[in-house]
Parts: sequence; C-alpha cells; structure tokens
Amino acid sequence: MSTRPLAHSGSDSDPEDDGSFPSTRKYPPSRLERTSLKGRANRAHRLFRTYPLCTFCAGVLLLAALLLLSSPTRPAQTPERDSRLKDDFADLPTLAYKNGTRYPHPLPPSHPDPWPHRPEIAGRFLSSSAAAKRRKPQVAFEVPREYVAAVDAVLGKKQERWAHEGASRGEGFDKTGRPTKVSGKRLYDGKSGGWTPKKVGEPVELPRVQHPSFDRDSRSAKEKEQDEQRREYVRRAFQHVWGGYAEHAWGYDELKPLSGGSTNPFNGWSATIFDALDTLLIMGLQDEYIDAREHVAKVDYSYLTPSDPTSYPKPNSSALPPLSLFDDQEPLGGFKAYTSQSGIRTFETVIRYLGALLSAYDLSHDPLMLTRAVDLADWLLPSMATETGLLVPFYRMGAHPDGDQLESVCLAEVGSIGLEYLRLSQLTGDEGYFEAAQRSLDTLDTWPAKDRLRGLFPTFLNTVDRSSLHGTYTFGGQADSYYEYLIKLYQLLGGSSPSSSTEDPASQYARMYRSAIDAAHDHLIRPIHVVPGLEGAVTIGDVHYKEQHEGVTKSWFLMRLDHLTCFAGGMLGLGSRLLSRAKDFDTAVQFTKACTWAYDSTRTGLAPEIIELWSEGNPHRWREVQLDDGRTARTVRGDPVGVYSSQNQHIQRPETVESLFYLYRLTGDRTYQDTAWRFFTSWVETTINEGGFSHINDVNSDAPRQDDSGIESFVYGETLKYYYLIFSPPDLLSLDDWVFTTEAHPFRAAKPGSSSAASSSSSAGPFWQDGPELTMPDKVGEGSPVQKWARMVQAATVKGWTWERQRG
Ligand code: DMJ
Repeated sequence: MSTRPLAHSGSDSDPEDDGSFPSTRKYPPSRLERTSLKGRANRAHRLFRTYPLCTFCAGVLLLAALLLLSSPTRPAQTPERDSRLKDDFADLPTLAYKNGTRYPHPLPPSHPDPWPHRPEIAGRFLSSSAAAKRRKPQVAFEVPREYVAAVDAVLGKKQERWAHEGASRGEGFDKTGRPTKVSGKRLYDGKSGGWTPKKVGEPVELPRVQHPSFDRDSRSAKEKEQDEQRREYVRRAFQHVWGGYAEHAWGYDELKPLSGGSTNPFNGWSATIFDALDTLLIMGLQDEYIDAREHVAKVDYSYLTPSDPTSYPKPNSSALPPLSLFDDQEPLGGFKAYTSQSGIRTFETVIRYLGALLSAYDLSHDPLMLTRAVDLADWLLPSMATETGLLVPFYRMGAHPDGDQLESVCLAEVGSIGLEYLRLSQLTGDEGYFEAAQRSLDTLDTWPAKDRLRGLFPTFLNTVDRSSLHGTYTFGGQADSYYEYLIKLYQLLGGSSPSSSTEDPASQYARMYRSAIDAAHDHLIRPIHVVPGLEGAVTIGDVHYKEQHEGVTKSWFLMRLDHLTCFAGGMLGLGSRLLSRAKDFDTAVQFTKACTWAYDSTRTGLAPEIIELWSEGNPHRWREVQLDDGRTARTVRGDPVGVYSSQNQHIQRPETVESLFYLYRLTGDRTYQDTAWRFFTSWVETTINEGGFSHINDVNSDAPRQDDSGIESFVYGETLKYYYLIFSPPDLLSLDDWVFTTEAHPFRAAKPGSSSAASSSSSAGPFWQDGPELTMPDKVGEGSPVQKWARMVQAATVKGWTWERQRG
C-alpha cells in the first residue's frame, strides 16, 4: 500500500475531520462563511446565472454593495478608519499571547526575590536559613530483626500461593518466599533461533555538538552572575522538594505533597531516591547523596511494595502483631489484601532505576551504584527472553518467557532500553546486556515495511501479526523515546566509521534514525498557521493510519501539540549536528517555538498536557469579533487563540526545558535561558506548597487547583536537572561528552582512543572529587524499612491477623 506523504496544505484534516487520508471533507458553510465576501460573491454569481438579463447597472450596484459589506475583512483605506481597525486587530495577537500570569515576570535575576508578591515562597525555600536547614530523611519504622526472620519463614512456606500463572517457568522461590533470578545460562537470548549480534565498531571523532562559542567560557561577569543566581534558585527549589520527600515519604516511590502521604506506582523501591541520584551529584548535594545511597544499598529488588500504602497501617511499633502469631503453624489465611504487586513496569524500571544507577556511577565512580545496576539488570534481562527479544511490558520478577511470543507491545517501551544496557556492557565488559538490546532493535529494523510510514512505527505493534501496522504514528507518548534512542545510541557508541564495509550497530541506528526523521518530515511535521504571531512555528502531530471505524478503514492527521512531544526539539537539534542534517535543526527551532508558545499563551505561564489546534483548512476555525464601529471582523477561535481543545492539567514534565537546554548548548543563544527562567518562575509560583510542587488542574485558569497526586520522580531526575544545567557553565556535562537518557541521566560517551569503560576506574568520579570515600556497604539488598514493613503486613495477613482485631 501507498506510503505517500500527507498533504501539507489545502484540506488539512483536524479534530473535526472525517478521517479520510488526506481529508476530502466538504465543510458546510459556517455562518461567517455565508456572510463572507466569498460566500456573497458565490450567491451573486448564482443570481446572475439565474437572471441572465440582469443589467450592467445591477451588477455595478451589487458589486458596490458587496465591497461595502465586505469591509470587515478589507478595511477601508482612509487613515482614520485604518488606524481604528488596526487597533482592533492589534488585540488579536494579544489574545494569542495574552500572558495571564499574575505579575509581569521575569523580574531581573539580580532582584533578590523573583516572587516579591508571594513572600511565603521566599520563606519556603529561598532564604538561606531555609536552605541551610536540611530536612533529613524520616526513616519509616524499622521492623525488629526477629520479626523479619519470622516473616521470611511464613512467606517462604506460602510461596506457592503467589506463584502466578506462568511462574512455573521461573526459577522459583527461595526459602524466604522471594522469587529467584533466572540464571544467565538458562536465558533464551535468540541465538538458538538463528539471531547473531553485530560487533560494535571503534568510536570515531564525531562532529561537534556544543556551539563553538562555548570553547571558552565567554560569558561576561554580569552574565555569569545572572546564571549563577538563577541556578541557585533552581538548586533551592530542588532542596525544597527533596526535603518534603525526605520528611514525609522517605523510602516510598512518591510524595503526595498536600497530605504528606505517599504512593508506590513504580515497585515501591523509591523511584524518587533512585531517579534523583545523579541530580544530587550534579548539584553537589553530598549529604543528601549519602542518605540516598544508604537507601539504595538496602532495597530488595525481589520484593514489590504494594502500591497504596494507606491500605494498611502506618509503620509503627504499636501496630506490630504479636510475634507468637508467626509461630502458629495452624491453617494459614489467604491473600485477601496487602499482597505484593505481581509485576513491574519494565520500561519505567529501566529508565528510572537502572539509568539513574549507571549515571550516578559515571559521575561518582561509587562502586555501590554499579553493583546495584548489575544486580537490577540481571533481574530485568529475562524480560527480554521472548521470541523477538522485545521486552515483556509487565514483567513478573523471576519469570522466564523462554522464547514465548508476546502480542501487543508499546513502541517506546520495547524500543528504548538500549542506552542503559549499552552503558552497562561498556562499564562491565559483559556484552550480554547490549546484545539483548541489539536483538530487540534488530526486530524493529526488520519489521515488515509494507503499509508502514517508512521509518516510523505506530505506537502499538502486534508481534504475532507483524503486518498489522495500523494505529497512531506520533513522536508523543508511547513512541517518543524510541526515536530519541536511535540517535543517542549512535552517539553513545561513538558513531561509526563511514569506510567500514559491514554495518555495525552505530551505523544501523543512524540509518534507522534518518529514515524515521525523513518520514516524520513528510507525515508528522506541519506548519502552524492558526496562531497569530506564531509564524514560522511547526507542530509535530499525530497520524491515525488505517484505523477501523465501524467497518471502514480511515486515516487522518491531528494538529496536536503534546507536552511529551516537546523533547523532539532537543533530539532533532542533536541529530542535526551529529549527522549533518541542517533541515532538522530548523525544525528543532521551529518546533521549540511552538512548545514555548504553549507555555507563554496561558494564564499560569505553564503548558497544558495536550493541545489540539485548529487546522488552517477548516473554515469553522473563525470566530466573529464585533468591532467598535459595529462591523465584524474574524479571528481564529480558541483560548489561547488557535486552540481547538486541550487537556489543561500540568504535571511538571521536563520536555520543553529539555529542548531549551539543547538549543542553548547548540546555539549559544542566551534567549533560551531567559525562556527557561520565565517557565521556572511561573512553575514555582503556581505549583509550590509546603511539601514540594504539585500538579495543577488547569493551566489556563486564574486560580488553578493544586492536586495531591504523587510528585513524579522525573521532577527530581529531569525537570529540575535541565533547569539547573541550562544556567550552568556550558562545559558542565557538555553535550560533546555526555549522552542524556530519556530520563535525563547522563552517560559518558565513547571517544576514539579511550576505553568506553574508562570511568570504571577506582578513583573518584568527576562529581565526587572532594567527597568522602565511597565504599561498598557490608550488606546489600536486605530490604528497606518500607519493604520490611510491607512484608510483615503481608505475612500477618496470611496468618489471619487483622488490624481491627488488634485494636479490639
Ligand atoms: C519521562 O519519564 C521520560 O522522559 C519518558 O521517556 C517520557 N516522559 C517522562 C516525563 O514526562
């Protein structure tokens, strides 16, 4: 079937499209259209055809009347009326750009407080006394040692109870009831099925990524001072949110900032602590890093803490069941509640946990980080022991798919684990990790091309029927990092020699990247014409390709601007430098302009999750505006102007500041810093509270509501890191030396002549030069206090203990 590009002009489809590909919709005339010049002319034409004997005079009269009536879209040229109209139209761009934020910001960074109208903000985290008062981790109640042993005995006996379907092909459970790792020797790795890994080539000298003006730090003293002040605000914002987490939710995945509660959506190992490890190092927060590593050392990967800690009593000594309960071997109760989660979200575990450990190791050379990374990767690797090598999205620790087929998988999940496994192979010298990633990328590379939009994939792939390639094509959620990892793998591998006769993995990924981005130019990237003042900007929308609607196959394009897509400015900028693709650089700038508008056009100065724009070809996009003199003009509908619909919550995502960071480092243009500062001040002002920073429900409200959802670990790992780095000296984590994962964890890139495992040396890493020696703790993986408590609650439940009974 054809893979021809979508038309870029004319009858664009839009949120009201009927789904043809490209759109063939004939829109019914709107009221405005009926009264427009064109509509009137059409009616006049029909009139003349009906009454052919109409005289020339009638025509002249009608024409004069038409000209008069059409004046709203064609203002008369008298200077007086012209200026009046200009005034009226001059309001239109302000509808688009009207920045409804509650004060004109940013104030000059030299101002002692960027939020003078909100003194409580200064009290929370700006004063040096607030910063000095480090809020120490409030460790959950430690379950006494004898309870831990008794709990192990109970859960060990009941291990079969939690042998979920398919568990039989795992290695089983140990005598404490924990699942055991699948041994590497048993692991299905595709080689028996005929797959062979490609050999990694030698790194080459890659084109420069950072702007040459950064070769020397050429910032003036004033600029340096400004950067330093802004950076310090970011650092204190991080300390504020870290302090809230440490005080209220230490050991749980996420802090609920309003209630001080906690939640465990990512295995309950503390996604926040892991995801923040490298940020702590980069910001020089050594005491906090020591606290964090103590926790990292304890985590037991074999135990998944239940996701809702409020479903059982808070850890404290008065809630301990009697120890004798565990000695009673009488009939054991079933698992009614409090059971351990059965599976992990594999991709999230790789990017949030494994990526953070490896990055922390690259920055500090802390041996604990590499040990814990290897341990975790060995747990995770069997998730890729499927027929195709694509990972099992919800993987039960200890299970072995052993060459099983998957059905539907998500592109971003199966296609973006390569950086983490490559870095692990580079650091350990064990090629097995990267081979697993290679196998999954080979599967994608050889996916049937028929009916596919060239190098692009839909968000979901059916691994059984590989030719079924309908669905959404996007750079947004569920696809995003697949494309990002192709170019970043190329860089982390150190590129490839153009003279090499066989294709090595680096050149393979560069080829896949080029093919994907070329297709995106044809299918996904389109100019935005509907927002006054945003000329030259583009969006990267979604193609719904060959989707079934009531038995009919349809395709259409959506003019969307997802916050998640906004990472693409950075990706395209990076790729343009590494692979000499000038057009991509322009697109990076034009798209980041659109992502910036998404912030600047709202009342809070923050961007919504998702925007759908009116398309240029849709006549319904117009709205009548009454002018002072009684005439009507037209403007594009929407608030902000041009927006057809939007999901207005803001969850503190990093993608736009990520792209600003890349473009700043690529161009040396300080206006990207100013934009980031504007976003940062709006973000703090709107989302801050005692616990940290909250998601908000409506970016376009004058009184947005904060909510108590858990603060995502990417706020610590990504958002605040990019804000910090954009105000840092440009050689701090230069983009020529470091590759940032999709979760913003920097890995050291391979360079010609230097071993890619160079940073595995025993000396302190670049971000731990003046810190105390980091040695291996005696015990690793014994379980965090939160995990021990949850296991005890689980065992007590098995034994029939109820907390009501205890209270009675
Ligand atoms: C992050 O967890 C990662 O960047 C992921 O790839 C998608 N986006 C979120 C943050 O928005």
